[in-house]
Amino acid sequence: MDQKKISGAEALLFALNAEGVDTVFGYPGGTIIPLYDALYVHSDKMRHILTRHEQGAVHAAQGYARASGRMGVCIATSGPGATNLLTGIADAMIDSTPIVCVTAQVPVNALGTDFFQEADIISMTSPVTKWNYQVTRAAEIVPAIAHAFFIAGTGRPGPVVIDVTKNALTEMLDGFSYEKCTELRCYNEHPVIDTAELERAVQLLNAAERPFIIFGQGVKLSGGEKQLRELSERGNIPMASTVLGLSAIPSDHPNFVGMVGMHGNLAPNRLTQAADVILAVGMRFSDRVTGDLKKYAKQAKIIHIDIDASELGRILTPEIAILGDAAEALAAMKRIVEPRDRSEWFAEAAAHRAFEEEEVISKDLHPTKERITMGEVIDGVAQATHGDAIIVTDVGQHQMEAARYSQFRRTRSLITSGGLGTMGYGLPAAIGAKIALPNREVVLFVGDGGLQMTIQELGTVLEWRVGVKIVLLNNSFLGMVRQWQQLFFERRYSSTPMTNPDFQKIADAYDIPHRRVERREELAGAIAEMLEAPGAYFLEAKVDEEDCVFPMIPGGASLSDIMFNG
Ligand SMILES: Cc1ncc(C[n+]2csc(CCOP(=O)(O)OP(=O)(O)O)c2C)c(N)n1
Ligand SMILES: [Mg+2]
Repeated sequence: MDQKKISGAEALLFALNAEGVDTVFGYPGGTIIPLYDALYVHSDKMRHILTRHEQGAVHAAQGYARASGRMGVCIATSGPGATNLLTGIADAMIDSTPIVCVTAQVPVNALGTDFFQEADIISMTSPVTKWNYQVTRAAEIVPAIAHAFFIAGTGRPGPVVIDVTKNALTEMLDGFSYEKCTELRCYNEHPVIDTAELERAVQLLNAAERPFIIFGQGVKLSGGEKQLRELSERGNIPMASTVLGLSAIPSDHPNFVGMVGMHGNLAPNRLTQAADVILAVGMRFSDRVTGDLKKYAKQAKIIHIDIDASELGRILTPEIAILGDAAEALAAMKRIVEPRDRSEWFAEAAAHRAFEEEEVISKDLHPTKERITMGEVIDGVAQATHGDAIIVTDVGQHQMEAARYSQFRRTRSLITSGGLGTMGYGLPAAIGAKIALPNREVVLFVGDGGLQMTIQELGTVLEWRVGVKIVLLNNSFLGMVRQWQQLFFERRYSSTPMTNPDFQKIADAYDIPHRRVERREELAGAIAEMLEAPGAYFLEAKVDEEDCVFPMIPGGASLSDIMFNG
């Protein structure tokens, strides 16, 4: 133990250091000043990235975590600072993103008095955190941080909130020592896999004529990408991804047939409805994936692997449920899976692919009309980056198009708000990703609506010279809502057209090189210019205002009812 007297705030900082944290995102305020003072005094130990809004800080922490696999950390003051984190915390919960959020709280003896900037953040975040805890004494800070990192980062990852009263930050401690938390009663972060069930699962796969693998983000979170690939290759089994699973397998892998779900590819949705055995791994059967559950994969026996016991049997009852780490389960399965000739089954997938190519993809990527499509821009970036960039998106049409048309060669290369669908996520998440991995190209696709929800984070780009490439797909509409109005509300465009500012002037004000393209001939050159720029770049593409994302399975419809046009 280091015997020098230190404050609770210093202990908090040293504890973060002891967990390997060197960067935190945040925003100061009255209650949290002692922690900011410690950050000032110990600026050699911790880099603090000042965002322009606490929502920016939490999404940046999420982007940081998603890109790197390390813990994302953000800090905020009490009251409005803490409540501004709420959206990002809920987002991290539903998308299993490991973040630790430290909020300051009013002094312990003022709790419950409606003190200035008091908000009961523990109650507010209880349903959207994996764990939360209020610290009221300096001595509790270090063990609370140790617990926070263990809980947020293990098992199914998620957000943790540590709320620290101001007196705990200023109280003095006799010294500092740190012990990592490695186990907790009542929390089984690493369930032992039932090998008999696993063998039964492989027998089902081996006997299957038309087996199909659907994987989610759990494969990335467990580091099981290689195991998944080898299982699919050895067993000769086609595989598809959820939105959050994308990039775990290279897009051009011959066994990879695309993305499932509402705006997914045709082949995986059709294969879901034709498979005799489905292996679902590290995914949670979201409604965006299943459509009408009563008609979902009725013919198939389903094997579900997940590390979160509460996911098994929650949405549907699988034939075989396996609780455990995806990488471990896949590693064991691949050893006993038997190769079988499934060329007919793969041929079915190829036929669906060809149909989609003809009906949708060719129109998106090689349009004959005048206006640029979102697909063209996304495809242009994929070609120019050779699928090597980290793609970050906001939420809306551009998000689904980015998921459909980006090419991925490396894992953890798509960062997007899947479960909560949080507009405003993109820009700050891209900032966090670029700060975590400065040597990777990070390209953000964002809509004109979502950009304006966290546009102030251009200030963070400016201050830290964050080299993110921002691609604004500007359709002057809240496009995805407009699409639903067009298709299901007889084109009554209620509050979806938008009068936008001159985004070029905004980029200019933030000293970010910028360009607007409206004509197809300019697009490739503009993308090249963006990628050659040494730092940040703002590329605005004016795209067709009334394009829709297809294919589409309307909300609540069966996976068999796919729309190809409006
Ligand atoms: C915070 C938040 N508010 C509202 C929505 C509902 N919503 C989903 S997509 C969308 C439109 C997004 O418009 P834009 O950012 O321009 O992207 P586009 O769909 O045009 O590509 C809206 C309003 C949301 N997802 N998140
Ligand atoms: Mg838009």
